[in-house]
This record gives sequence, C-alpha cells and structure tokens, in this order.
Amino acid sequence: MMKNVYLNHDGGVDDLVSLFLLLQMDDVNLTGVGVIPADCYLEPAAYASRKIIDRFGHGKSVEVAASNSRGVNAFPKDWRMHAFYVDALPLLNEKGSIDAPLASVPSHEHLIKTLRKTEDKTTLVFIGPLTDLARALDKAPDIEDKIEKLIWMGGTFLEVGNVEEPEHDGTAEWNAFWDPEAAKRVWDSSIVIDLVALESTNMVPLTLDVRQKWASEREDLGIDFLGQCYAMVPPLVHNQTNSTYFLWDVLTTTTVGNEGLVKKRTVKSIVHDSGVSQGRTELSENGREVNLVYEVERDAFFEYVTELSRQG
Ligand code: AGV
Ligand code: CA
Repeated sequence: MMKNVYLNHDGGVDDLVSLFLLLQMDDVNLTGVGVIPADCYLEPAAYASRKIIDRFGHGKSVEVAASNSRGVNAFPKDWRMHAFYVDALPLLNEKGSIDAPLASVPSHEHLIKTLRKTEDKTTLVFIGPLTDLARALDKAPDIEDKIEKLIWMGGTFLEVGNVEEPEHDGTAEWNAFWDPEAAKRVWDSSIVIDLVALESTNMVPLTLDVRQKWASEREDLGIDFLGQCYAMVPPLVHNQTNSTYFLWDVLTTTTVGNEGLVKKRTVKSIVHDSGVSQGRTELSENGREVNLVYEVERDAFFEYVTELSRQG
C-alpha cells in the first residue's frame, strides 16, 4: 500500500540524502517538501532539493516550499554551508535548469494546504527543528486529524547531547535546541511521535569503510551521489569531535521504508523550553508518550541505504 509522506528538512548533507532516499521508495507517495533554514542556508537548500527531485525523482512531481521560520539558537555557520556544496554538484547541474516547482506559500502554510488536500492521512518526517509544524498547528489545529504520525530526528535521553555552546549545559540535541518552544508545542499536541534520538543515531557514524564501499560502486549514479555528498563532511576516524558526522536523518528516513531495522520502546518525556538545558528532552512520568528509537542494526541499515540508492 502507498504511504503518504510529507518531508520537512533543514538542508544538511544527510537531509538532502534523505530526500533522495524517499524518492527511491516504491511505496512512498511524497506529497511535498518543506525546507527550513536551520542547519543550512535557505536558497541553496531549496535549489538542491528541487534539483534532486528532477534528477532522482523518477518523473514524480513534488512541490518544494521555503520556510520563513526563525530559530532561537543559531547553528554554526560552517555546518550551514554544506547546502551550497550539494547544490553545486555537477551531478545535479548537468541539465542547467530546474523543473520541480517552488510553492507560492511558506512551508508551514504549505504543510497545512498539503495535509488538507491529501486524501487519507499523512506521515510527517521532520529531520530538522519542529518550528514549521508548531506554527502549522497554531494556525490550523484541524490538521492533527490528518497526521498519521510524526517521525522526528531529535532529542536524546542520554546525559550528553550534541550541543556544545556557551550558556548551555550540553544535554540537548541540536534540532530541539534550535527551537525548544516549537518542540514543546508539538509535545503538547496529541500527535503520535516516533523519536529517532541520539541513542540510535550514535550507532551510525560516517566511517571510512562506508565511504570506501560507496567509492567502489561509484559507477552507479545513485551511489556516486551518496559518495559525493558524504565527501563533504568529516567522518569518525580516531576520536569523535563536535563536528563528526552521523547518519542522523538518513536513519530517520529509512524507518519509513524499513521499520525492521530499528527497535523502539515507549517512554514518557517532557521538553525544556528555556534556561541552561533548553532543548533537553527528559524522561518524566508527567510527560507525554513518545516511541523512542533506541537501537539500529548498523550493517543492515547501511546495506539498505546502499541498495535503495542503486539506480541501475
Ligand atoms: O543533531 C542532528 C541534526 C540532524 O538533523 N543536525 C544534523 C542532522 O541533519 C545538526 C547537527 C548536529 N551535529 C552536527 C550537525 C554536525 N557535526 N554537523 C552538522 N550538523
Ligand atoms: Ca537535519
């Protein structure tokens, strides 16, 4: 059966690869894409998205909407630059023109419009901050009924998150930290949430053997795209640093097509929306239920990603 999926991403390397992968899933009807300028700059991220749809969308027509949302805590500029590199890949620019349409409304409104007009419910895949969803819910509470569930790359219940910033205690994950109030707004809704948190994404760092595998199969256009994208970001070699790249969003996206790769359990949690722990998700009996993705079969995951990417 076809699954309706709406993607909202923030233009990182693994965000753009996630879009590419969704377009390869036979049972996914991608109803729209929103791009939010959190871990990216908006213009190259929106262009790159449309070019990926053109090149790798198998003729599907998917509208891309640019967000006008603003965050609370800014991402480092170095990370935000990645969208420029992907957008400039010769592989995406051979044609010299863009066909995939840009929506005429900002992405939170595009989300509302798309959910309302799509028959049946839609699965939301958010692999950046939740700002556009929070704004959409404020503006159109009726859309909750059209949402099958939300799969979100965000949060962690580990002691150490991945935010290393002044005036913060390090307990948060970045997508939650960028706009903690938005996460809280979504927590306050009754949407079913699958949380692909750092517990599981920490198990899929970018490593040299993975890069080598993709390099050795670069004759295939889809695998070459993976290889080119993951050449732009630092792998885990000796020590993990603040810049070490994981396949955070790609893991999140693969759970749409292959739920068997991960293990989930239900927990109750709250979100801190201010102070030194802002963006922290914390286990609490007073919190709301989320389905925490806490483990992944690493080898099977990379095999699935590679398999899905093969064009020939
Ligand atoms: O916290 C993970 C989120 C994911 O959605 N992003 C990157 C993924 O797209 C922020 C982030 C955390 N650490 C990073 C990030 C790093 N070292 N480089 C780039 N982005
Ligand atoms: Ca992201």
